[in-house]
Amino acid sequence: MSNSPILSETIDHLMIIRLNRPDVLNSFNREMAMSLQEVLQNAEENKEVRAIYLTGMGRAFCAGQDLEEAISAEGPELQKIVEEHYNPIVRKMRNMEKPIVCFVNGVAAGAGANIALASDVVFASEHASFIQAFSKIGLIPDSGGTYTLPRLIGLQRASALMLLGDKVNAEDAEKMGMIYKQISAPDDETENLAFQSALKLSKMPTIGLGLTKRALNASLSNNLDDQLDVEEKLQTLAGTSEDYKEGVNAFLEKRKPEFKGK
Ligand code: T3D
Repeated sequence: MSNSPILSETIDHLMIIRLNRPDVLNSFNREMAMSLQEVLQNAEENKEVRAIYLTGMGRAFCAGQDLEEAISAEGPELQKIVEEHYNPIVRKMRNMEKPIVCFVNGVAAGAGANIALASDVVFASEHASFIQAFSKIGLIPDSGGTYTLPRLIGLQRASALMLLGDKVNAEDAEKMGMIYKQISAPDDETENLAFQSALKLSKMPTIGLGLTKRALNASLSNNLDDQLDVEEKLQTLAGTSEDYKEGVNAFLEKRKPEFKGK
């Protein structure tokens, strides 16, 4: 197994990305953050890649910032960590017009939790948990957490979790709408619902999915009137895709569609 902090491989049209520093619960050092940025950039640019599956190696998803690095005299300054490590990752994840499915395989703490929640569809293993760990060490939530979490679960719950730093198990995370689904984790990961969903998305009409993501992003700051305009514009665009024609023709001809992501 490679020592690289980020492992990536592409199967058909699905890019699989694994955080790989299991001895420190996949916490982020600079090398891992930069490497994740590079892999996400490749995923965005490579036309063959039509969906992304993100998970962690070992028993954790990600324990956030590597705190050894954060306090070491040679390590990057705090401002640099946020500006150069986490912000570009979250911007790329939200702006990339390809679906990102995250399988939270274990604990997700600090930046690790908020990077998971920046994904489009979040599944979590029954052994997973989410901790807004920042308050426990005197920091504020970053990696988009103060934007994403209140929108997912409401201001009251987000405030409580961010101030108290309480651990939320996967079952409760699903109940409160923080994640899509808690799932069981079979030994063969490719058999889990998260992986199968990512695989399914990688074969669906990529342009339509990307434009859906764009519309959802816009909805977070638009009023209804502006959002109706966004839908009109993006629907017109989606209607020019080859996959739209294929979808309609396949329906009318009563056959399975073959989408090409074009
Ligand atoms: O400068 C900045 O910090 C700015 C950036 C901020 C972004 C952030 O993410 S801030 C939040 C940072 N993360 C945390 O505060 C979480 C720290 N970790 C934990 O609270 C616990 O490890 C967990 C609750 C996540 C899991 O607990 P547990 O009991 O399952 O595991 P453990 O025994 O604590 O950890 C296992 C090993 O991983 C252990 O090493 P050892 O003793 O086996 O050699 C532990 O030190 C290491 N580890 C876990 N988290 C981190 C870590 N090492 C470095 N950094 C970590 N974040």
